[in-house]
Formats: sequence, C-alpha cells, structure tokens
Amino acid sequence: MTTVLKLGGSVITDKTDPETVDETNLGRAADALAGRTDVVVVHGGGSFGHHHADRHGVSTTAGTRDPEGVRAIHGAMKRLDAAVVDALADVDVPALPVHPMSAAHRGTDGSLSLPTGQVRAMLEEGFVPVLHGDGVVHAGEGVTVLSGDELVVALADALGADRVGVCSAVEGVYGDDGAVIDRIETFDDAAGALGGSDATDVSGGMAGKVQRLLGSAAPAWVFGLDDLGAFLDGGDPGTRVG
Ligand code: IP8
Repeated sequence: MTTVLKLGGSVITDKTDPETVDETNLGRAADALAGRTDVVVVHGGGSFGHHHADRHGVSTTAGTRDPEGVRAIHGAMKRLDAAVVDALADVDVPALPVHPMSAAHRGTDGSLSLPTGQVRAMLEEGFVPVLHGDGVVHAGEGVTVLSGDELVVALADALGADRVGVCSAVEGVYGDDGAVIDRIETFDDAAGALGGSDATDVSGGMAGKVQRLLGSAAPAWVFGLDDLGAFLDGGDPGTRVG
C-alpha cells in the first residue's frame, strides 16, 4: 500500500520567522514516520519558499524570469528539504531528496508534467522519496510556484497511491460552526467555510488545498500533527476529502 503524505509548511516551519524550521514539530513528524518505507513524503514551503516567492511576485500562476529570484525560491526549498531528509535519517527512515524543479514543467495552460519513474524506482528499492513545493518552469511565464498540494495529487495519481495525507497546522477542515467537517465530497460542501491563510501563502490556503485534493483519484485526509500516526496506521482522522 502506497501513501503520499504532505507535511504542511506551517507544521514543520515557523511561518512568522523567515527560514526557521520548527524542530519540535519536524521531530514529531519524523518519529511518526519511523519504520515506514511505503510512503512518499512531500513538504510545503512554510517560511522558506513563500517569503521568497512573495518577494519576487511569484505565485502558482504569475511567474518570473529573474534567475536570482528563482534560485532564491529553489535554494530555500532545498535547505528545508535537507532539514526534512536529515530529520528522517535521524530516525533511520531511508529518505532521499527529490527536487521537482529539475524534472517538472508546466504548459501554457498551467498543466503540470512531472516524471515519476525515479520516485517509483526509489520506492521499489526501499527508499523514501522526499519532494517539496518548488519553482517550476512554466511555458509563457518563466517560473511559477509548484505547490506541495499539487505535487501530492500528481504523485498519487501517477503512482496509483492508496491514500493521500495532508498533515496541516489545523485538525482538519473547519465548518461554519467551528467543528471539523468529517467528510467533503464536493467543493460546495465546504465552500462557505473555506477562507484564506493567515500567513504569507502564495498557493491558495485551505480552499486551494481542498480543491486540489478533490481532483485526486485516491481518498485524501486533512489532519493535524497529533493525528499523523493514526493516519499512517490506516485511520480516518480529521477531514476526509473525496
Ligand atoms: O507550501 C509552496 O508549496 P506549498 C512552495 O505546498 C513554494 O504551497 C516555493 C512557495
């Protein structure tokens, strides 16, 4: 059984402080992953990617042709990826970095082309690939942002994954009444309750997340860090999307 898991940038970094890892949360996430090899990990940008993307006016649709800006975004994401790989290595997870910008591209319509043969081969050889939100070359735009949410869906579909998990800074998707919604099957189920994100987030916050996850062939769950172990054990925590 293959699981694609996103560790939200808000979980593993301090989003209010540029390029700061939340070591406690990252350690907790790594502990939950200890002993597992049937998982592809993707992490978001948090205080690493989003500040740079915002400063250079780059989003998932608006690009830049400034190579320094692109290197700043990609370089920050590589630093965060190295921190995630190291944290996983510390608990003996056979983690290997995979940098999407080196392989992916978008067409003029924004559609993503993402080779995944290397990810599949890593899994088959017993490694845990660790990908991340990144910059992506985009026909007609230069380089735009490739969010971790888009990556999890593309990976889950390409790999025929059984489950998608999005470990976020909240316990699930909240409804109008402030309670976590058990299940979202259509965007309308939660449209009223889905707001933006508090800190700098160039990829659309919870609304964008839910919209992308609804496009996944595999069922997805949005949950908080306390429930990561339960999710990896096959449980049904937080909000099921799809
Ligand atoms: O936090 C965004 O990934 P996300 C990555 O998953 C960058 O949306 C480069 C801002």
